[in-house]
Amino acid sequence: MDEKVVTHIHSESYLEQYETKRLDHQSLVFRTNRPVESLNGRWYFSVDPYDTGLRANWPKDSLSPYWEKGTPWDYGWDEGELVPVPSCWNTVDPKYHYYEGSAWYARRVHYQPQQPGERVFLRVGAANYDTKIFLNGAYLGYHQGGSTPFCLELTAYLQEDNLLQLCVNNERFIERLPGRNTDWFNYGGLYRDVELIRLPSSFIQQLAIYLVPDGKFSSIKVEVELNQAGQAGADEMVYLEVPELDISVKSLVTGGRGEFTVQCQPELWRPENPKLYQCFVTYREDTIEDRVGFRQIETRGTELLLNGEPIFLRGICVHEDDGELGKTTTEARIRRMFSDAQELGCNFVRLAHYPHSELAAEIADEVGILLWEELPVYWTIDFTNTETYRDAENQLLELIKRDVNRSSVIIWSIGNENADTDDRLQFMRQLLHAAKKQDPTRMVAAACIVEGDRLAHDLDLIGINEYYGWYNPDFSGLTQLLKNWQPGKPVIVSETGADALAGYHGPATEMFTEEYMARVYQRQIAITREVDYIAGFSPWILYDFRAPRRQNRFQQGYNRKGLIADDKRTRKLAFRVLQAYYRQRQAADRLPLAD
Ligand code: GCB
Repeated sequence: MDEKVVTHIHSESYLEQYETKRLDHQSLVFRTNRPVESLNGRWYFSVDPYDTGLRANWPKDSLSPYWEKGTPWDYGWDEGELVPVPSCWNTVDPKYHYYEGSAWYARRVHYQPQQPGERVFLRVGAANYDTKIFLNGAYLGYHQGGSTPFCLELTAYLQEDNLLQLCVNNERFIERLPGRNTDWFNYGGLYRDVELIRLPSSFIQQLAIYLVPDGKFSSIKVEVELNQAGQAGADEMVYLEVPELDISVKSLVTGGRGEFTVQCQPELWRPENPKLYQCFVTYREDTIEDRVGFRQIETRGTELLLNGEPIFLRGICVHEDDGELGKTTTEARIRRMFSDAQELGCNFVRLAHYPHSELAAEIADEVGILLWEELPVYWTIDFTNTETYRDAENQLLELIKRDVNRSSVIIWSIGNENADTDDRLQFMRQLLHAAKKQDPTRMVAAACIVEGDRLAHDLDLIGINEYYGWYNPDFSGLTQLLKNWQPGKPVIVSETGADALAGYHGPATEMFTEEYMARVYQRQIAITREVDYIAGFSPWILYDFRAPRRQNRFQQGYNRKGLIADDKRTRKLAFRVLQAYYRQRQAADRLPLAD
């Protein structure tokens, strides 16, 4: 047999060659509002459950046409079927519904330089879970993490006609984030936008613009990181313009990184008045335009303060899950989700359990919804594994860099319902410090399952997931728990709820009826509203969502705790219960405080 064939079928260390050239938060290029060339559209697609493509180097083999191949071939880049990108393979065709493994995406990319010295970056909005990138047969890099964006510079490798191939793998492994076991569907594929970004030779790599959180509301800060091509470290001028605030200033940046502060009196961003300012930051030929809101979020004792005023978070949790598109989403769907949340009376949404599309925070900025954004450190993951930690910290930094200018985002959540072990505590503390170091302006939280979780001491704000009335039928436990707890900081009920099949009615004592669910909401509200350290309520969940571990007669592959069914239209009885509570709270919050 041909030597090449024998080698690859016998080797189990084939992945090693692809573990170099890792793409991480440092290779991320600031993207908001930059002109891009979309690579969305139809791509050739082939599943590869045995990883033959990585073992036998299919991309290299793809370079010669089939009539020139001297030996039999197992793959042709344009011999698979055409699928849309972005999409999840699970929803593209029923035959891929439960597929977990590797799959290849391929397409031609035509390239014509437009400016002398231009640099070109490939950006993938997200691909679940790991992606290996090949251009013209050559392996160029890989990324881990299923919900954050990544960039790869292609400048040195682009020709006029190119073959781009991406191998995406969504297998569940204990060392990944999340690990093997979750309560949502493991969608796979290139499920967010794929695009090319053309930039001048020197450009702005990262940018943060925010209100200085000193309680004075009278200055904004700009932080920039420059990519300086050949002149790394040179002194450079960076310009900021905010026309509506009459700001037009410049500042000298040395060593590629810099920050400067400008005095001003912006109108503050808040849900009732989501004021955004058009900001322009320029460095040489590169100008970034971003719409930024200015607000301050902090805690004082057990209170949560927005712009110095106490605020109660009237919230709801959401997954990124759609019957037709899976984890892929659209602007219209996100707008509809926020409008359903606002109809419910919400000023806050918990984007569970992983980073959602970046469009969500952009739209939340505009419509005035506060956000909790979360890392998929969910249930059991390998807290002892340093590679898992590295992956978690990288996802955190990618998320922060992506959404740093979104005033709607007030909380970085570093995890959900992890058992309180020593290894986990150490892992989470490290993650928390990384979040604080990267972004000292926001709060760090986690959704805990017990009030005695040791991590609670380190968090700015404690999320508590409690299912009294559902997994834990006896409500007296909730009353006890809340009475005996002195958290000393704000607590959010980050989850509570009950399943009900929309349209299934019966006595309020019968599980899975709408009446049972409504009753759980009534009792939850009655108990938690009396507790002064509870600064927010965000039940589980706005819409029913796919969950393969739920297979009883009512569930049929869905978690039915949605206040709205999976058709995203049918409201269950509990929707009105929560809506009535939020309306009362909103009215009460508008009343002036007595002297
Ligand atoms: C939880 C989890 C969430 C589940 C939910 C449930 O505590 O955080 O991911 O979907 O409970 O429905 O059991």
